[in-house]
Order: sequence, then C-alpha cells, then structure tokens
Amino acid sequence: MAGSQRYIRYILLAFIVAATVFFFTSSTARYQTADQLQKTAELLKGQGSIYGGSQSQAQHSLSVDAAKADATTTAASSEQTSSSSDTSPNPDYGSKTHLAGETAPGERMNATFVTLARNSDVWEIARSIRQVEDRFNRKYHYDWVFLNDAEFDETFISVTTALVSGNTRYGKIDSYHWGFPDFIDQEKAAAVREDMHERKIIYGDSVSYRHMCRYESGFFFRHPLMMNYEWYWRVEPSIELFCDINYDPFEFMVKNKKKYSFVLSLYEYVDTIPTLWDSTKKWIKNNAQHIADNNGMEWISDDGGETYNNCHFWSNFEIGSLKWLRSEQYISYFEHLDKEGGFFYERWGDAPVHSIAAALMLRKEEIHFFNDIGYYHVPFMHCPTGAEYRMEHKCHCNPSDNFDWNGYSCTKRFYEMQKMTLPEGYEKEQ
Ligand SMILES: Nc1nc2c(ncn2[C@@H]2O[C@H](COP(=O)(O)OP(=O)(O)OP(=O)(O)O)[C@@H](O)[C@H]2O)c(=O)[nH]1
Ligand SMILES: [Mg+2]
Repeated sequence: MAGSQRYIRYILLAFIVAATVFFFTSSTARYQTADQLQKTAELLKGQGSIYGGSQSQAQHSLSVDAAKADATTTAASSEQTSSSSDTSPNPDYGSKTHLAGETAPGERMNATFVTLARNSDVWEIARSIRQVEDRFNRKYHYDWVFLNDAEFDETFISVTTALVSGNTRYGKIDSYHWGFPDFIDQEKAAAVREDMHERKIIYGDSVSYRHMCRYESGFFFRHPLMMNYEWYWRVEPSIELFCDINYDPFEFMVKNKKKYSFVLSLYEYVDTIPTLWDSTKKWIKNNAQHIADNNGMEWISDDGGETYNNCHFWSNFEIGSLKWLRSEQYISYFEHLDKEGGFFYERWGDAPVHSIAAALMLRKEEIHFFNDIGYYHVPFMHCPTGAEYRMEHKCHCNPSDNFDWNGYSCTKRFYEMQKMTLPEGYEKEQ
C-alpha cells in the first residue's frame, strides 16, 4: 500500500511539474501581448500629451516611446515595404482632358448675377451659388448683386460673400418699389386675395409674392446697384445646374446680338392673368412704334395677336440685356400694366410680363434658347438634349426628366417659330 501511495505521489509530482512548465510557457506569450498593449497605450498617452499635457512631458514620453517603438517599427516598415512594392501608379491618371487654369482668359462683359432674396433664403441661395460657381463662375468671377426688401443680415452677407468668386453687392429695395402704389384700391385687392385663396390658386392670397412679381417686372434692373451693369443673369434659391459651362454666356449674348434668353418655357396658369392680354392689346394699340419687325408674336399667339396662348419663358432663369429692360419701350409697357392694376387685382407674374415684352419688342432672333445649360427649379428640369453633349459637359441630369418636349412646354413652338431643327434624339425624350 505504501509503495502504491509513493507511486501516486510520483504521478502527482510529475503532473504538477508539467503544469508549471506549461503555465510559464503560455504566460510568456500573454506578457508579450500585454507589453504591446502597454506600448500602444503609452504611445497614445504620448500623443495625447502633445495636445493636452505639458510640452516637457510630451517630449519625454515621445522619446521613450520612440526607443520602445524602434524594434516594432522595423518589423512594420519591412511589412510596408513589401506591400508598397505590390502597388503601382494609376495608368489612366493624366490621360483625360482637364480644364485649363483657374481663370478663363479673355475679356469680361459688363455683367452681373442678380438675386432677389430674403435673409431666410440664405441656405437655399447658398446651394444655388455653389452650383453656379462650380459649373461656371469659378473661372469667370462675375459679380453678384443681392436685393432684398429688408436689410441683409450678417449671416446672409458672410455666407454669400464667401461663396461668390466675384464681387458681391447688397442692396435694400426702396419701399416705393415694394409696396402698393397709391392708385390701388386696397379693399378690391384684399377681396381678390380672399377669392384666390378660396379657389386655391398658388400664392393667390400672398401680398409679398405680388410685390415680388411687380418688382421683378419693373424695378430690379433700375436698382442703383444694377445701374453699373449692362447684362444680368438671374438666379433663384434652390436651383440646380447640371452641366459644365465652358464658355461665357454673357459674351455669347453680346457677340450674337441676343437680348433675352431662357432654358425652360411653359403655359401660364390662366387664372393668375385673366386680363393681362387685354391690357397688353390696349398698349399695343397706342404703341405701334415699340413693336419690333420680325417679332415673336407667333410664339405667344395662335391667331395673330387676338388671344394669348399663355406661353412664357420661365423667368427664374434669365440672361438678358439690362439696357433693353431700361429702354423707353419696356418701361412704357410696364408702366401701362402697373396702372392697369393686375399685379394686385389678379396675380400677374413677371414671367408672362417679360415674355410678352420680349416677344413683341425684340426681333425673334434676339431671343436665345440655351439648350446647353442644364437647369432645375422645382418642379421642372431642362436637361440638354444630345447624349454626346451631356457626356462632354459632365451633365448629371436624367434626360428622361427633361421637360422640353413635354406637351406643357412651349419650347417646341419656339423651335418652330425660329425654324430651327429640333435637336437629335428629342423624340426619345417626349
Ligand atoms: N426679399 C424678398 N425676396 C423674395 C420675397 N418673396 C420672394 N422673393 C424672392 O423672389 C424670387 C422668386 O420667389 P419664389 O418664392 O422663388 O417664387 P417662385 O419661383 O414663383 O415659387 P417657388 O416655386 O416657391 O420657388 C426668389 O429669388 C425669392 O427668394 C420677399 O418677400 N422678399
Ligand atoms: Mg423660385
């Protein structure tokens, strides 16, 4: 029995020795991992102390860490070297044509962007500016005039100034130009708003929208800040530009003797302008001298001027001549309409007013359709027709969303009037 007990003790002893050897072997591996963790912690601590601790502490822990890290860095760098030898430069880099320098060469026209906006529009106009700059103005640096019926605040000014690559100017609108003229019957105007509200006519009950439409029809081009310029490009909040514009549209207007331009056209909501055409006809009757030869009447009337077909250029985008808007003929037309009272007794928009004026007072070849400027203002899109053009100009619009060949657009009529060939591929977008 004593022999067998001794035998069991030997077995137990052998087991303890084996367990102890195993314990020390595996704990060496654990200590190594713990050591590495500690090193990482120290390294982080060292980095943290650069920002948070005293400088001497930082230097100290860095030098200690540097010494400690040395061994591991050697291993890591040899690993990196082997992986960097697996990579090579992108063979396509530099093979594409890129736009030349920051600023386009050549002269600039006497032109400006112009935006009517409230302080609350700041982030929406910021989006528009960014698009205009990215797609065009970063290379041309045209000025930008901002107009408001109130004082622009600090945020509006600083945000927009930072985004525009040209000079920015901020103007307050004269209350005489943004308010009811004294000949307007307030009660009649209020009753109209009430009625339009009941009939759910968009902006039908809004006073400020009417001031805006009247201001854009008759005054923005006469604001003192605008008087220095001859050409304008109107930009509204939340628009989008879809394609690179690699030339100067202002210069195009000047060189090609254009005076007004558009990207989208459509039929006006007739309840907002029931008597606009009658008022226009009265003016035509007394102002035959202001009607151009070879004008665009056939675009706005299907019966030689008897009735208006409601076609208009969508004026939230316009590039045009300020001299024309300041001309005796245009001012005469605006003042006549103003006296008729339809900005308040109906809800005449600046789009039909500008469009009728352009169609009557300009020769039709003075009006230009910018097919190449991809554009969106809710809810309509102009996406240039022509796949090749869209690719070359990096357009990001979906051509199937293009409004031009839709039945509610008047752009096809414009092509017909100008006897222009419809762009290739237009049928597929109908
Ligand atoms: N300062 C100022 N600007 C205004 C006012 N109302 C409209 N605007 C500006 O006038 C332009 C046209 O107004 P919008 O509200 O965009 O009119 P709209 O394009 O017919 O309608 P939306 O579909 O709402 O865009 C925009 O540039 C607006 O920022 C206003 O009361 N004060
Ligand atoms: Mg708008």
